[in-house]
Amino acid sequence: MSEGASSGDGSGTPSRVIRVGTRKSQLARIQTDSVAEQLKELFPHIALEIVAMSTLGDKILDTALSKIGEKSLFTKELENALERNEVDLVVHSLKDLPTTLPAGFTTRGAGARENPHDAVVLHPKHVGKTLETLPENSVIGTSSLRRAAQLKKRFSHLAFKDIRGNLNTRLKKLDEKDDFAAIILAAAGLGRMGWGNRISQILGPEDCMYAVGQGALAVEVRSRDVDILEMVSVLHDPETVLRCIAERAFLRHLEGGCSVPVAVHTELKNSQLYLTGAVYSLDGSDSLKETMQTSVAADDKSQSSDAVDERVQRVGITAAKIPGEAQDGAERLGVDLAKLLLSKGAKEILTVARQLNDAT
Ligand code: DPM
Repeated sequence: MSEGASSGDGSGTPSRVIRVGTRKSQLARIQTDSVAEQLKELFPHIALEIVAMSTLGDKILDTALSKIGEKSLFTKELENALERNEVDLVVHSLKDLPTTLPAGFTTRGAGARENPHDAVVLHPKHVGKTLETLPENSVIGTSSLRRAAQLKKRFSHLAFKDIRGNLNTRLKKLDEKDDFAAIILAAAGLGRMGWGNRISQILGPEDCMYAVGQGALAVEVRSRDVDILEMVSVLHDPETVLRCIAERAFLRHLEGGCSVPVAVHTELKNSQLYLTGAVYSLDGSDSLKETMQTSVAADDKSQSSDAVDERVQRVGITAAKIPGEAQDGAERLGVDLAKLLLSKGAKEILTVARQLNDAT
């Protein structure tokens, strides 16, 4: 099927039709279309075809994400399609991509990260309020353990309840019923859907740190598909890649995932990469938070892309054209911060959180 994968025009780009896999949700379609648009602009002569499919995560809409216990909830069916050669690349929210990819797949960062913070969307009757000023016992909808743990501690006058479904469903549940005073969603997803005007508050790190990879997109391809890999590498944003490598290395070393409350905050300033990472008990009463930094100054521009590719299997994201040393530094930063938190008891906090979550 992929026999046509030649570079017939001599430009180094594939001349075949490139099939782009996506989930069927509106958000997934928008994300996929934006990556497809970028590729079209960079490679005007390629033909792209979008193939939409449902994933387990789209089908189980009534169960909290954290309860399903399937790490590749949103990615497995798409990876199967990649494996079977039914699609050639798949666009994901990096946050939904497990930190360990199955053998044979490679991901590449796609574009600059958007606002990584969480946002508050209020029921119309509360417009003008903030989490702080919402009435006592107001119900906040989120099924993210990470969001609930941080916000329960900080806003103890509020109550938290699971809400599931895609973004359209959640906004409908918020607006058309009286069950929730507000819901918490990623600002990036809201922005992509064109609902930025519904954001009444962006939560800074003092209120709620974000999830690993939040706001960034990634493209997953078959590792052996060198020409497609080469093509999508053009989409890289170095700052996004370095921050996300550090965050994902941190999560991976902690053995965290969707089912435990882990949060991060990263910044890149003057070639210094700063990573703050935290773990929480389910009610937020117990927590550990630390910050570390490392230099990611670029000084080995001669890095060969083969050496970079070895890194792919470690945290499931990498980039050609970004110095391998900087990527190594970012990865080490994530691992070192995880080690520091583990030495202070992070494992115990996460184990209790996991057991409690499984039991309720
Ligand atoms: C993951 C979580 C959620 C998604 C858990 C978390 C939110 C689940 C919920 C791992 N994936 O954040 O602590 O609220 O019940 C998801 C969204 C996006 C990617 C939607 C959202 C869009 C933003 C982005 C679901 N995955 O978080 O509001 O690209 O980061």
